[in-house]
Amino acid sequence: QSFFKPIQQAAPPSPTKRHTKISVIGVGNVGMAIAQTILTQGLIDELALVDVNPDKLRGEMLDLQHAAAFLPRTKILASVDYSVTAGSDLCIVTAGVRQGSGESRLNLVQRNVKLFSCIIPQLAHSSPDSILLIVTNPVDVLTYVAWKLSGFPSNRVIGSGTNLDSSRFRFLIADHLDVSAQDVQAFIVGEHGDSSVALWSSISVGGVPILGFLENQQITFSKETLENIHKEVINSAYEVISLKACTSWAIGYSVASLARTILRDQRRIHPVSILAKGFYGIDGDEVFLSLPVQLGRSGVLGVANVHLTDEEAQRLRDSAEIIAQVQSQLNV
Ligand code: 6V0
Repeated sequence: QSFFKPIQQAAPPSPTKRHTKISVIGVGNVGMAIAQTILTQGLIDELALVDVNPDKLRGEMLDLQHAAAFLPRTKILASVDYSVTAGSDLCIVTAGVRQGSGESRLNLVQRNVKLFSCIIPQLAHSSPDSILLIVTNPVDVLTYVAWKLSGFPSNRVIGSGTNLDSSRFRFLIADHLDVSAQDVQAFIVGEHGDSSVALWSSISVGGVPILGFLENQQITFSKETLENIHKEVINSAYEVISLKACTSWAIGYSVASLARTILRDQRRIHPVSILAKGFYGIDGDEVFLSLPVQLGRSGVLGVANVHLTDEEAQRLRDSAEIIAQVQSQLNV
């Protein structure tokens, strides 16, 4: 029995409108910040949540469902069983052991590899055509692990990488110059972590290259000032974790922005973690790290050719080497 009395000759549903679905694995602080930010965007028809903790899972699902009156219509499902994720366009993995106060991201690795060997094959089986977006830390190494475990082509396995670091960087530069962070074009590339590389030489504000501008205005700045801003970015995560035990809102917006670019085929450039072999002189091992990547509905479309100074290029290769060393000790 339908609630509405059907009208005569009603038009059939549009044949071009595709059903879109995102699954979020892990409903901790990060998973829920991502889920709720995505819901506000009216991006999808269906959201599936998976976690190992059934009570938390059901609680989070109900809490989101109770916001239905204020949000674009989205069906929200939750289960400990991966069949709930079937037919996803995008699977976002945030499940993991949380980074402790002062703990390096690289220390987390082996614990999370074990967890991924259970999660990734089930996701790949339920949604063989999906794009995997990995958020769990250490994100670069775990994106490589997800690539290996899924058997997916590398263009469909992406790590959130330095998308968040770059957003923190843009905020700090914008704050320094008293402009909008949206007008600051600035990339941090490499490892999402201690060996990340700030691409100072290519930063521009409103189209004006920043280093040249400071020189022309005879505004004195030392290399140390620039290094300190980059250090502040690296320390941001540690500081927030030491104050509120996790980071959540910024990673929520950062990943929701990636989801939008991918599902709406926006072809925007984001610094995210991809299989870097063959780009920017990274030739040796099959490492995943962040580069300025163009993303669209089929995943990774290409890598932008941003000019790097010799020093920046060397630092990027050093970052790749650090990740490769961790990878070489893994049991995948
Ligand atoms: P959290 O709040 O402890 O949530 C983790 C969730 O994962 C919990 O709900 C667990 O029950 C769940 N979980 C554990 N094992 C499994 C499993 N086998 N299957 C399904 N679910 C499981 O952690 P939080 O949400 O704060 O962080 C999650 C991850 O995101 C961590 O690895 C963080 O380090 C990482 N972050 C990555 C960032 C990035 O920029 N890439 C940024 C912030 C956090």
